[in-house]
Amino acid sequence: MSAVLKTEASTGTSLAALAAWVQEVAALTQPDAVHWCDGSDAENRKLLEMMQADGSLIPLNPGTHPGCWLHRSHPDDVARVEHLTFVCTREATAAGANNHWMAPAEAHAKMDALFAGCMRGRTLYVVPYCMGPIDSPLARCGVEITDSPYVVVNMRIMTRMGTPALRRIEQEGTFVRGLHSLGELDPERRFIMHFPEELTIKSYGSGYGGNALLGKKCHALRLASWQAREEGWLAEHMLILGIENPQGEVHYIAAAFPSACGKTNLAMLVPPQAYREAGWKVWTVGDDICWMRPGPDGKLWAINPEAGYFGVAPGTSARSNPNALTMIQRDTIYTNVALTADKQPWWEGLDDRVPALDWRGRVYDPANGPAAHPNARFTVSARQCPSWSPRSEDAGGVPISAIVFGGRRASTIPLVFEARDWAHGVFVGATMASETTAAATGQVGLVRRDPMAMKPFCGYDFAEYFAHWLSFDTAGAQLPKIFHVNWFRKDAEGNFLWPGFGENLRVLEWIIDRVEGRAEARDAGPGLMPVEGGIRAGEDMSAATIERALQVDAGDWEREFADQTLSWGQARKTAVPA
Ligand code: OXD
Ligand code: MN
Repeated sequence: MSAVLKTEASTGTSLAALAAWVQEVAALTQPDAVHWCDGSDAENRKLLEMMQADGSLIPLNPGTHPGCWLHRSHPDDVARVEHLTFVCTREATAAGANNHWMAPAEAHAKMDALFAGCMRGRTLYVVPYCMGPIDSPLARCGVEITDSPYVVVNMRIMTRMGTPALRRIEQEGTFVRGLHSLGELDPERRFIMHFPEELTIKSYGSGYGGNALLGKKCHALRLASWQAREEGWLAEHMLILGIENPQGEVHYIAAAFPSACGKTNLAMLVPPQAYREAGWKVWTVGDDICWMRPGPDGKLWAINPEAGYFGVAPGTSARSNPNALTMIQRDTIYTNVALTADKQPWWEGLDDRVPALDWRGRVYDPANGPAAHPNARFTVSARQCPSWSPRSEDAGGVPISAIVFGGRRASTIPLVFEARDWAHGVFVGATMASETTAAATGQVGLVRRDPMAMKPFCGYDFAEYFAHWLSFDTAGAQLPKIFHVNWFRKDAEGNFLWPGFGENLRVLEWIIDRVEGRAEARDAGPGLMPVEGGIRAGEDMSAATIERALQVDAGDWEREFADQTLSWGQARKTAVPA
């Protein structure tokens, strides 16, 4: 590596604090070479060539997927590890019952022992990055030190990485410090530690996106949520999409769903044919993270801090997300997908071809389980999305008209309801629940409370977090209306009651009509609900389907309400440190 990329131990920056930190880390980790990343095409090409040569990237069919690569993870390193993720604050109560906690001194000692000498024989990459448009006052910067070239090429897609970010960091003088090593990829020697009071992250033993691309979950959610509370803004696990009606008005909606519950699909929604013909359009600003801040007009203004998508491949198809399929046809890094005989990426739900190799590179045999890992991913630049919104680059962000919470719930929760006011909306977000998915290790399909889809990502005590949300309701605030949706409800036979995907625009239209004061609502158990005919039916969507998906059963709802109270009581009793 040192032969192909320039190496500079301490001369890569004019910022003394950064140079000193890099030197200190190099002294601890003992790399063979240090490389300051500039983010250029030439640098990226060299890294890709190097990984092709050592087999960590496999080129895909250049005829069908130009510029695309496959990376296969270690089979024990395929998802986020919530049980190994810690928030290390001076006081345990600051991390809250919702986080695993360790005292900072103990955590540093544990991690530094792991990092000692861990980069021998490897190159240490210094990766300066900016979360958000480079000229945005809402954006924040960080530097990740890593020994994984896979992390470098992914960070280049997911963030504004390289020289412009370094220049901003040098001007500002502050940055989040993220230290990452693959270590031995041993689950017994794997920890993801956050030190919000020091704006520091230490991650060891995993190359998986959410554990290793430190700009994403570690910085843009766990540390940023902490910074946001201190500075009066919100860092949320939300997509951002713009909906343009035939009159050319665009409403921006931020929506929180737990991991692998369809945020990417919703963010890139293709309107049903009748809507398209009438002139409706959808603009994608972000699919995973949203930073929002009150503007001088009292509205919440939002940016997507990311520059790319790290999306779940299985289930992505021409029906569920045609925009994503187009987007990932070129210049995409695939992780843990299967391969067809002619080296095209393949996953369950894509189409009915039979793959040749599974995600581990074995000859495909259904007896070994799914061909693609259920949490297989694609990493791709946001700009490749056909519905990419140029407003993603607006330094001031976009104004948010509505906030939507949602989970994966087979029963009880109706298609949509509106919170009665901001405080009720915060309650609705705080009590939301969803079935667990393959995005994190652990059992799949268990209903768990996942407040605002932030259970794995809130960097401080949830009680404080809810209080922070409530604090936005001040005189003069023009807050978005808050809604809850459930696309995943099933009937007694296990069939989905709602077709989802593009049809979700019918629900978003009702939401916009509520924001504009154009739609009536009736007060029902969960909140305000559409009156009959309130959600537009059509040739392919019967009024009966809509009504079924909207039904609320009083008994179910009472049980849900009781469970919300119980879940919180138990969480606090068992998890608050003595
Ligand atoms: C993600 C996740 O990767 O939430 O976005 O796990
Ligand atoms: Mn996510």
